Amino acid sequence: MRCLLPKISIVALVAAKSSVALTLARTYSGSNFMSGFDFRVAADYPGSGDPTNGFVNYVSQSTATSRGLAKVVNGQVYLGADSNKTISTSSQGRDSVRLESKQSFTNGLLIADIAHMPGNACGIWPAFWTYNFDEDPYGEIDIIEGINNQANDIVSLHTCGACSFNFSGQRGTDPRSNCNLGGESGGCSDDVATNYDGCGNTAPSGSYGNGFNTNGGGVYATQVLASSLKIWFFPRNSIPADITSGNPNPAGWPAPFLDAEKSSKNCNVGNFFKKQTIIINITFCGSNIDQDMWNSESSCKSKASTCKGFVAANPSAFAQAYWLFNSIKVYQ
Ligand SMILES: *[C@@H]1O[C@H](CO)[C@@H](O)[C@H](O)[C@H]1NC(C)=O
Ligand SMILES: *[C@@H]1O[C@H](CO)[C@@H](O)[C@H](O)[C@H]1NC(C)=O
Ligand SMILES: CC(=O)N[C@H]1CO[C@H](CO)[C@@H](O)[C@@H]1O
Repeated sequence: MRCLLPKISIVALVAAKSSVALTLARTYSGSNFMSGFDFRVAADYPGSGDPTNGFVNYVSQSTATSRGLAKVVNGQVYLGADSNKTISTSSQGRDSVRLESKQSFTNGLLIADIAHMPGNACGIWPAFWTYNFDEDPYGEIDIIEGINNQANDIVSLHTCGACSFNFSGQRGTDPRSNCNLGGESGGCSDDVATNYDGCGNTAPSGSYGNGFNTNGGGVYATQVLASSLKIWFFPRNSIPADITSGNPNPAGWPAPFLDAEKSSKNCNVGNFFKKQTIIINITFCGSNIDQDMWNSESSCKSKASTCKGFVAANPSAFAQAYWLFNSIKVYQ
């Protein structure tokens, strides 16, 4: 018995040290990336084939693989939409992929090293986001999202229940404070929800689409803790060395562009943003690019009278409609 004691104290010492540092819980990269995700297909969404009514045909992993829409190239994970086929506006839509991680995370640091994201194009709507499928309660973090020729990433948090932050004075350019899908007081079901914009902010330049790709991409880091939620964006040339070396320490990084710790008014962050599944999708048109939105963007409207018409007839506009991931890591 006694001779075990020194061993125990060494273990305790190591444990005390590693409670300061973060531990790598999961890595999605290279040839093991795909096995960490489920590919969702159009048939999973009875009705329109897409939860957001997009003009999209989500294909299975085997179809995506055989068509070259999901592959590993030189260690990088390519996930893309078709850019070769002219299709009918009465078809399901343009072939694309939607991946959902098999495991979710509660409290952790999600680091996505992305070499390329879908480039700007009329009709495109890509997203990299996380979501609690149990909705107990509803909690969604849209880390990367944009449409059409949007210049910068728009980050949004969605909850069902009072949750608001004051993001004014932080680094983003267009702060929104109320996360509650039900607006100030209403319910959150699809027929009564009013606040689809949610809360969030617009990220710095170089954070989305062509601008992001021109820089060789970069890293998005999202930290969710019991009482705080922070999102950083680092362009390729300013990624902290501790991220690159696999020992991330957010305490030493520059201020995040979204900081929901300093600004929380009435939000139990840990409860709203738990059990987050990682989702990667590329859709077209749909709820966010409806006819009014299409009409309001003259650079798109001048090309075709409807979003669907443009997406159906112009495959080559989507040559840049792909993600290229170096890795996605979860530290806890
Ligand atoms: C689709 O077109 C791209 C170029 O835009 C080409 O690299 C690729 O091989 C084509 N894929 C198929 C399946 O034809
Ligand atoms: C939000 O934060 C900004 C910057 O710190 C401050 O000027 C403003 O008064 C705050 N607004 C509210 C409603 O608290
Ligand atoms: C079609 C689809 O899956 N759309 C989702 C893509 O991501 C956004 C979040 O940014 C969701 O709101 C959509 O439901």
